Amino acid sequence: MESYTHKRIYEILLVAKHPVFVADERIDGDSLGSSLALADYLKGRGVRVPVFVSEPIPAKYQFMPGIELCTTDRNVFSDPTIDLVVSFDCSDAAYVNGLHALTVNRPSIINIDHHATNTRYGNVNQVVTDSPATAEVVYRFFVENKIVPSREAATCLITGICFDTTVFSNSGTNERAFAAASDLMMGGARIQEVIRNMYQNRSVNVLRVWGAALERLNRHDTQSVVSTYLTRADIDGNGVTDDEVEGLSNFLNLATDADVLFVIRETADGGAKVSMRSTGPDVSLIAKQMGGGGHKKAAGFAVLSGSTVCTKEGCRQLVENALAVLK
Ligand SMILES: [Mn+2]
Repeated sequence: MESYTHKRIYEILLVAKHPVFVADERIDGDSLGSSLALADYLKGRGVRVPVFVSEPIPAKYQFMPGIELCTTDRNVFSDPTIDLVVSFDCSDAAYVNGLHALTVNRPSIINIDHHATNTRYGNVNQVVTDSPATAEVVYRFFVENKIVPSREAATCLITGICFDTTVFSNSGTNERAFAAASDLMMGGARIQEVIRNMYQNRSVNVLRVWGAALERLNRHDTQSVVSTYLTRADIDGNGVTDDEVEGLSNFLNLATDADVLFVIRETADGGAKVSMRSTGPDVSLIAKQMGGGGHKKAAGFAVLSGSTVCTKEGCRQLVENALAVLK
């Protein structure tokens, strides 16, 4: 089925004259890497595809080949000639359907993803839940259709795989990740450039914020669960952006032996973002229950403003409530 669907997607892409791509609402290395790699292929065929993103591209992704194709302009959807929408790494049907509603002729949606929580909202759905990254799904698209990705596309794809596997270290890392990565490197993917841009450029201020979170680490006595939180004062006081703080959960996941890890970050509107990592329990169940999404071993959800979860007690309570979902 996976192979058949790749061929079906290829047929649809070949006849589309004005497709528009949608990267996940939460911009990351995988949603960008997967969409830009396919955009690079279509560019080679003379079709320039805009990649819609929900917010300006963070600095650490500016090195990605083809990043200039990204646009935050929602008007790309009102172009009446748009004849195809392809979403990448978007598990949230409401986000994609909301953008699709802006189109004039309601073209087909191709949904390419690897999230367990994806609801298969597309007309064609290539949702491969045992894939380590949507970029790896797109890599398979290239292989199945006997397309050799350019060095630029290969670099985009390896960016997505490195991002979602935290450079082959987290539990999402499987043989598919290594097989794709080795093939992409032989095809000229610039993996050192990817690692340098995404991981080896953290400012001292960002590390100071991480330090505040490390000091507050709490081990919950009932299970092997570790949690911590960051307040606006931590983030704003050090003059860093939310995006720069990202990566803390992945770092902690690599550094502790807890079964489940919670990192709570207060958002500018007074709410909070909760990010979970697990080596055992399926945390996507918690995310789903709380209105979020993700994978079995890495998932997250948002907490509305007004609830105080970024305090020692608030954090403890939130974790207890979340764990109750698994019982
Ligand atoms: Mn992904």
